[in-house]
Amino acid sequence: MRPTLTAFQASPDRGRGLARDMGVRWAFEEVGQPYDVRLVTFAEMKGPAHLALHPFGQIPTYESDGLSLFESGAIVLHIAQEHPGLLPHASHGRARAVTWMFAALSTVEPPIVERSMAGLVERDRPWFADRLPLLDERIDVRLTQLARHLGDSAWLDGDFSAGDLMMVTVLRRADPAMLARHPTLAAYIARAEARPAFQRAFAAQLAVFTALQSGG
Ligand code: GTB
Repeated sequence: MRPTLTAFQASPDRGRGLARDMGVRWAFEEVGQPYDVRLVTFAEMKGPAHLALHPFGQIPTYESDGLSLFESGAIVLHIAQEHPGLLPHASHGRARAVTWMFAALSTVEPPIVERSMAGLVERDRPWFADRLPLLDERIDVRLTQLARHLGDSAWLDGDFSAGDLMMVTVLRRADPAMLARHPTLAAYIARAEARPAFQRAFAAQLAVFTALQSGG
């Protein structure tokens, strides 16, 4: 049975692959698992059918074989546990890869999302100009630390893993100008984006936006 993923019918990212279905699509592609996508409108996301799958009325969700999941990190972890390719076999390596998934979502992502939310909802507030450099600084601290860890390595811990997939998914939401100041990380992201699985996932979500634009 093919799993079903939900994604925005009209993603506010306009096909840039920044919404959270992107990481799940990428994980499916990495492990070679075909999947179906059910596109949902904002109104549908807040309706009872979707709320039964996702208590917070968001995308993405995952359904397969009677199991329904929400939270992109949990979904990627489930895919990685069900299929070879995204987690090392050895238990220590596997635990470290999962650690990087958590690091991406709970240590690196929060300042990135806070900065982008501030740009959306606080731009007209009197404190915004003072707060912005503080938010940027918090991101930069994490980027500096991550770049130092990565050093000359291709991936965070040995071979490419779900940890890298999650980390790159998170980093792609950061301001490109800020990332450019960290060439190690810019190269890391480019290396991940060059993976055929990433390219297929990106093309699939872009096709949704393109079809919407052409009235399809
Ligand atoms: N922690 C959850 C997860 O990882 O799955 C967060 C899920 C989430 O934030 N989903 C968002 C959503 O459904 C879409 S991806 N929002 C609707 C709502 O809450 O009502 C977040 C997102 C949105 C837009 C952009 N963008 O335009 O660049 C990027 C990311």
